[in-house]
Amino acid sequence: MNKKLILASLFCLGTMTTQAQVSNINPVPQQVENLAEFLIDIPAEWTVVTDKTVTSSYALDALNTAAPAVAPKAAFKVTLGWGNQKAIKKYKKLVPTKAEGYYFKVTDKEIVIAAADERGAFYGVQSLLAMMKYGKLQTCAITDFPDVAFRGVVEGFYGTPWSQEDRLSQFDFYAKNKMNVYIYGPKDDPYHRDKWRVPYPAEEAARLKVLLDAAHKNGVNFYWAIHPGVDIKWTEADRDAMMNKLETMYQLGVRSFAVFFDDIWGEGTKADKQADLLNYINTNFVKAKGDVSPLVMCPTEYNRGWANEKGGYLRTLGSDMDKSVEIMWTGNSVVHTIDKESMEWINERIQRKGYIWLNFPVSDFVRDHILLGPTYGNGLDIADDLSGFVSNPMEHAESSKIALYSIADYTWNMKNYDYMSSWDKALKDLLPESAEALKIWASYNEDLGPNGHGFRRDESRELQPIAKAAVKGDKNAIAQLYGKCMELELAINLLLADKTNPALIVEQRPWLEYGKLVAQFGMNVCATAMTNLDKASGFINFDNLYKEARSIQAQMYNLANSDILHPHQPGIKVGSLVLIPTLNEIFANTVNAYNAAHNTAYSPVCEYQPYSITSTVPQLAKLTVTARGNDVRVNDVLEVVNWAPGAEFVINSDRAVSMQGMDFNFGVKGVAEKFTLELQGEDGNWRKVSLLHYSADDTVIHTGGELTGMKAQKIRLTNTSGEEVQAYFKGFRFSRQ
Ligand code: LOG
Repeated sequence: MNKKLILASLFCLGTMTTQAQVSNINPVPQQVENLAEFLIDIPAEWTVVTDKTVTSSYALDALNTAAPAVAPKAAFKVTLGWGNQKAIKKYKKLVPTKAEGYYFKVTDKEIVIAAADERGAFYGVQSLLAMMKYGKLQTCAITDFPDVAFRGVVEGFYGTPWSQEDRLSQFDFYAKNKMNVYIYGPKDDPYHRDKWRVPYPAEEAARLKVLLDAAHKNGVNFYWAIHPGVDIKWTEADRDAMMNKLETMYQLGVRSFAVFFDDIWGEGTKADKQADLLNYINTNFVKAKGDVSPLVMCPTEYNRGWANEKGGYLRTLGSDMDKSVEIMWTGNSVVHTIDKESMEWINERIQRKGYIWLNFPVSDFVRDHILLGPTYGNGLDIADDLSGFVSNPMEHAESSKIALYSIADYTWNMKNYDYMSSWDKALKDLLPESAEALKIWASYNEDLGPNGHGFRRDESRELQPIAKAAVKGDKNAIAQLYGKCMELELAINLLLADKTNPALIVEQRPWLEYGKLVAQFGMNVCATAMTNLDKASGFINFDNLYKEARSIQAQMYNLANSDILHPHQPGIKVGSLVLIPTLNEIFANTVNAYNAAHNTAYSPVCEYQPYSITSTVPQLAKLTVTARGNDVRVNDVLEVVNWAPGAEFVINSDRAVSMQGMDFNFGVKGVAEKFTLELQGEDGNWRKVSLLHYSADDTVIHTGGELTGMKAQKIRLTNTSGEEVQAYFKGFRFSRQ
């Protein structure tokens, strides 16, 4: 090879890795041909060729925003068209026949985007934009189409709904990543759920209108969801109330609707009534209007764990509800990945293909964690078994994009989905200038920790072998672990200084601040473990390092228990699966060794947790307790809790505490009399405490005055009504004296 060629290929390698163009397209296209190794410049001007009939189109608008100067006589030609348009007649045979499919060709003379429909043309333009992101073009021919017809997001979590800015930024992101569905269903929007009969006040309606327009421009179907099940009566009056509300939303411009019946009990859960209502809406609203998308419904038994086969709920929906109504499904349990077998199970019952509601990366049941890890575990062979696939994200909109980027990739081109490379691309897309730092940081924020749904994720893959050796005392591994902690601190400091995506950093700031302390704690622990303690002298001695470790732990505790997070579930967790347990174990080993050698009594205990829970109700048994000063709180359960007759819930304390007050909220009026509360003192005897509501409308259960001053090492609540009780479980707390 002559010198010139070597230089050229080196240069080419460099460009390919830093500015690779086709590989920048998300989702990974179905088929790429004639891919050139060399990149070419974007022409200074081009001319756009379309049919005259195409006067206003969001696909054309998107192309024009990307254009260099549009000059009618420019030599470089961009052809855009879809369906039977003349402009693309030549390419007709190359266009995939699937909805939203497109053919996309780049040469040094022209670009062609020929699509099955307008949405496909829009997606072709998005591929062009992604290619051009780093200022170059790469010649190629792409044939592309989605595996799953409906792909996107259901804003369906509990907690602070996304802001207007969040949603606008999301729609932009969905366009770029070819997602076509956004379902509006935040649990804490009153006009979606509690006040489902009441129209939005003018100001809120106007804000929704802005969202609708933005969704349209981005090729996103905006589904507005209504959640009537909490108090619906199967009467004509309520049916009319439903139709009126839908009509007001239609007037606002909504053309896609969903009806949710999740997390309710009682009258609203009846399958035949739900099916009747949906059929009524389908006939008298969807079909009557003619321009409304097929309905989407979320059933009450929305996962296999809750499916009551004897009750026949799912089979009733399957047989009675019009087949054009989509039925949502979260999988084998509330939070679960989806596989072939579970799709076959549900599809057979509902007599149609399930519409997946994936509860990932939603974090409303583990609000002390932020979930930044890769999206993995869903079957790569289920594209034909489902009708749609939407993800329920975190209330942290920008951070959710890490997972959503991969959801887009997965649902578009399932067989070629590679979760690790998709994750890498997502991180780079979100924070191009600090992608490496973001990846290091994200690798400590993957697992959810113990939670009521039992859904866990792997974490810190690279750290695991080092951690294993380090806890065994391998000095080399401890030195490497020290390096990892330094790297973590460095990554966090770079992220805190990054100004390119402020929303991302603002959302993650509590975790970033906490992570910095974790890194410092780690460096302290490793340094202490590596030091030859007998020779320690001067200021950097064991005693001072021990005090520093305790000081950092106290700072971590204070930050985690400050007001920066949700009051119902305070706390901040970072590195909870691998890093923290490893550091705690090394700390304890070092302290124990020092105590043994020096006859001292430093405490090796790292995380002190005085409370634990036992319960015969499975959903309650996995709950965690947080103590903040004298206030102790059990975290909430979001869905319905079934208390069998005699079912118990017990909070155990490792020592007797003097009680000050206690209350809890089961979301139901008059339920206090169904339960018995008892406290066990140091003498082992159980003492009963009265329970009451302050008024007939009060759902909070209060304790009688006799509680104050009582000593308890166990607190037991029992369903003594003799019948099953269904209720929520919110705000269970007590205070100590
Ligand atoms: C809710 C959802 C919540 C999610 C995770 C569905 C269908 N409903 O347990 O609003 O965000 O789980 O906590 C749910 O998943 N209930």
